[in-house]
Amino acid sequence: MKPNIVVLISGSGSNLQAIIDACKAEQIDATITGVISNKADAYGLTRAANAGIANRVLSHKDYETREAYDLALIDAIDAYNPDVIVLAGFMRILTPAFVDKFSGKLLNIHPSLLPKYQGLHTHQRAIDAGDTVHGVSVHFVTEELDGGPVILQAKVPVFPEDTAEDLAMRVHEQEHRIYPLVVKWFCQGRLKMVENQALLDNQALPASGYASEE
Ligand code: NHR
Ligand code: GAR
Repeated sequence: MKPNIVVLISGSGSNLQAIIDACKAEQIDATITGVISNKADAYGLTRAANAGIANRVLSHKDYETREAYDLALIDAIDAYNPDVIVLAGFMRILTPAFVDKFSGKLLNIHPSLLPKYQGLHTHQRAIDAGDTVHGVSVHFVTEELDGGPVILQAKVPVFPEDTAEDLAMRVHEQEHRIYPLVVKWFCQGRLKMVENQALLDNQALPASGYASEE
């Protein structure tokens, strides 16, 4: 049986689209069984529907606490019988109980060269710091926000005239290349998290991920 992928989104879903396309092209040998958004107006829901993928909204606003929301989210995800859960622009911080339940099966893409710029507004922060290089990281999700082991990064230049939007667009192009690749590795059974380390083909990946020159 092919592995099942569940994708969590909050917005446009362009990374979801990249993964849908890679599954269709059989670059990823897996089935996306469901897409869940915490926001009703996320365009990614339309992308899922257009691809014939089951999808639903689970709004955090309908729950009193983060814990209650995450319990409902666990049930919603389990209904899609996942082997891997892909956070693709999902904007809610997940509780330890949630992370523990799916430990080793949770991937996130974060728009910075981690460990730099954890949290939000990463592109503006890179510009404000005068960085000439910025980028994106795919990592395993742990309790530590944006602190789980990095699997793969891609770099982009920052030009003097760049706005945060310019930079975000440049980073997006790289996101759509590296996220499907990492999901493919995971679905091939090549990628694991063991003791807070990312392993590819049983080899520990360096702190900045595969094929980094640093
Ligand atoms: N949860 C855990 N436990 N660990 C991680 O590494 C996580 C996570 C949940 C989401 C994505 C992350 C990112 O890539 C992610 C990684 C949202 C926020 C945030 O502050 C921060 C980081 C990320 C996602 N969210 C606000 C909150 O109160 C809401 C912000 C909003 O709705 O716009 O949850 O950047
Ligand atoms: C992506 O740039 C992703 O790196 C970022 O949100 C965007 C989602 O785009 N993720 C975060 O900021 C997580 N906090 P998409 O909806 O088009 O895939």
